[in-house]
Amino acid sequence: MPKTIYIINGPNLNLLGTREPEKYGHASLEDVEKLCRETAQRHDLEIEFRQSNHEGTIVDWIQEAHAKKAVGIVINPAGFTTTSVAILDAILAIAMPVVEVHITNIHAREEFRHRSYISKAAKAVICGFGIEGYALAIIGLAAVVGTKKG
Ligand code: CA2
Repeated sequence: MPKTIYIINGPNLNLLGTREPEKYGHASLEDVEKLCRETAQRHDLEIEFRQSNHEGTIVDWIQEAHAKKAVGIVINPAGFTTTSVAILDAILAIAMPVVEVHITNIHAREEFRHRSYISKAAKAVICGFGIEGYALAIIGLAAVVGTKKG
């Protein structure tokens, strides 16, 4: 049975590559999905790649990942990072490694971006590597669940 990880993207990340390229780069969310699929395949993992602008939908997907026996989650909570107790509680309710990813270095940006609710439940946090952070998160999860190659 192949092991599956969920890759969950929060609000406005559907706009990736179309605005503010100086901050977020030129890659689109489709490019991120391709990178994630290639990285996961190399490490014998399947992925469910999702994006939503709605907090409740993200909570539903975290519960779905648990119900479907996924082995981990990579999440870029975007604008919900600093506000969402609901996403924090959803992660706390499941026993699964969650890696929080941010494209930018949130600690080098405005003060209000520094405090993440999600970090309180995350196994690891990666920020500032651009979209490569997603690949690093998948490799990290592969190491944790024992499928990492090389
Ligand atoms: O650096 C990240 O990945 C962020 O999670 C991105 C969020 C921001 O609120 C966080 O502080 C850091 C913003 C996502 C919005 O994405 C856009 C991408 C391109 C153009 C417009 C929005």
